[in-house]
Amino acid sequence: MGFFDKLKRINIFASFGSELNDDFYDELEESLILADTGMDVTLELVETLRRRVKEERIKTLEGAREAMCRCIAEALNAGETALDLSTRPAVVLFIGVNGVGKTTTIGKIAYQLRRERKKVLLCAADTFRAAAAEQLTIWSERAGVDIIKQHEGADPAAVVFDAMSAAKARRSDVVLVDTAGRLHNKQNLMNELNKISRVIDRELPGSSRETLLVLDATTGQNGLVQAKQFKEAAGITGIVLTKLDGTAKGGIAIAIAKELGVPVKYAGVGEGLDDLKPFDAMEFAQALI
Ligand SMILES: Nc1nc2c(ncn2[C@@H]2O[C@H](COP(=O)(O)OP(=O)(O)OP(=O)(O)O)[C@@H](O)[C@H]2O)c(=O)[nH]1
Ligand SMILES: [Mg+2]
Repeated sequence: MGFFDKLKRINIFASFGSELNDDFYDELEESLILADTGMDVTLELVETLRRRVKEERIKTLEGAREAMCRCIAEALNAGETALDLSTRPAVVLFIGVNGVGKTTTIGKIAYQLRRERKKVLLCAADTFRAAAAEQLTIWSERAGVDIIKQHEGADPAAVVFDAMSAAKARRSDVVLVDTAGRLHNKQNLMNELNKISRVIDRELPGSSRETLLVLDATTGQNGLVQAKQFKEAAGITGIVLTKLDGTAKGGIAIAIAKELGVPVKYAGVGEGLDDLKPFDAMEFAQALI
């Protein structure tokens, strides 16, 4: 079973007649838009496909499907998908609105990194929501990694400070920082992210740093709006797209990569430890259509 088997497919390549005519392209366009690929990106993709079909003298539906996979994979290619963990420690900050899957994703990534024999430290900088630190503690136990936390209501930047000190003292390889869910238009919360960033800059100057925006794929085009605002306010180095299991809105991955120029680095397809994978554009394209 493939990793993206739970993703809902765009079925047109299986269901359409055999001819690559205007009806085919119209229907393809419609399917891509329904999958939340967005109007502009869809039109561009279908245009590219038409050109390729002509240039490469493609005659069959299967040939067109294969060409479409390449078009999608190219559109998804918005930069390096692997995390930059080149310094010790390296820091990865997880941000995003409420309930998108930040804490769960941290648990899954911690587990994977530990299996790669990396020394991982979790930082519970979501001090806002009741029981957020407890939830992260449960994930730290599942993944078998350490955690730094403080009491509820503590200053998130202070927890980050503690975690940076601990990471230096314990010679951790990677620190994964959980943050409170926030709305992109709430200025004080966005300022708090900047404060956290400044603490990391000060305590670990020169360290590799990733800021991953976690997005719930089921929110479709709305996720794109969030991403644009987070990108402006906080600067992001990658996207984690969660809840791709069972959603019919997988096209959002293409829209994000294309319109934001930020690579999707991980995909989540469930609630378990193993339900997260580094994002592979071609594999995703194959699963989507
Ligand atoms: N189906 C599915 N559920 C997921 C996935 N990732 C996370 N979830 C679920 O989404 C819910 C919210 O996940 P959290 O990790 O708590 O989200 P969060 O962003 O940390 O939420 P806040 O801390 O409240 O902002 C939980 O019920 C998770 O089990 C996924 O890839 N697929
Ligand atoms: Mg959380």
